Amino acid sequence: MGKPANIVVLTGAGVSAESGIDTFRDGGGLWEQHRVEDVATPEAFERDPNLVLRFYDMRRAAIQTKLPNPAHDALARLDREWRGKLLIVTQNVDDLHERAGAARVLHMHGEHLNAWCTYCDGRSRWTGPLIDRPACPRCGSRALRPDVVWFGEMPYRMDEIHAALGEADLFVSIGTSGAVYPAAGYVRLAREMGVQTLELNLERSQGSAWFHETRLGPASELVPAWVD
Ligand code: BV8
Repeated sequence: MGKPANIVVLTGAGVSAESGIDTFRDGGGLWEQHRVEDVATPEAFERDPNLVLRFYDMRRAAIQTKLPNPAHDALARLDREWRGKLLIVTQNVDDLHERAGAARVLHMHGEHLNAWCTYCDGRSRWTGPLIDRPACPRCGSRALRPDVVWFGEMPYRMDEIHAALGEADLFVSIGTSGAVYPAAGYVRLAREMGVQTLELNLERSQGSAWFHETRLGPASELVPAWVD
């Protein structure tokens, strides 16, 4: 396809759905009868750290058994072809974009496979459980938490995202319900900056009205069709 110069792609849980990773909506946003919004918060961690650590240990283990799907593969191809002109901003905390071969991925909500030490503020690659309060690889203290942005916490690298949107010719949103801010507001920002906007999603989202074009269907079909 004849592509514009600079592309920003925003992905959400829908891009990993066909890899077998539950979206927030399909499970009804529930985990062990808890609303995700109630578990993915600093208050929940303060109130019941074991509940929150169990939630993330279970999901961290689960993603390590999943594989990228054709949507991740197509985006990795685009990343290789368009090195430096494509930025993949993902709301997802899995590593399927990277495992498909994408090199330039910005995890605005953090990553399951990182742990953040609340004592030394250091981040380390972490694939095991946190429930047993393991020692921080950097400082030895037992103060590791998931390196994931909870509700009410500031997403990562928003300046970089805004700058990339300002230089983009095309903004493509893939597999997101447009329910969570500030990510859900990026299509509006893009439009205000005169950027062409395209949505690829299984169903219409809360942001669909803002896109120049919306294509409905599974990401594993829509994304390769758009990329190739
Ligand atoms: C912030 C990491 C301040 C955790 C996530 C009251 C109190 C505090 C905050 C707020 C508040 N009210 C509003 C807010 C703001 C809040 C927010 O937006 N809340 C919502 C609920 C209203 N946002 C925040 O708190 C953010 N921080 O505001 O900080 C600030 C910020 C900026 C400037 C100044 C101050 C932090 C939000 C990040 C929270 N962490 N994830 C974890 O993963 O455990 S959010 C989490 O949920 C995901 O990362 C994702 O972002 C979101 C779910 O969204 P989606 O990815 O879209 O997934 P969803 O299931 O919803 O939709 C899937 C879509 O895929 C569907 O449309 C479906 O149709 C489609 N689909 C399904 N299958 C397929 C498919 N599409 C294609 N193919 C398929 N096969």
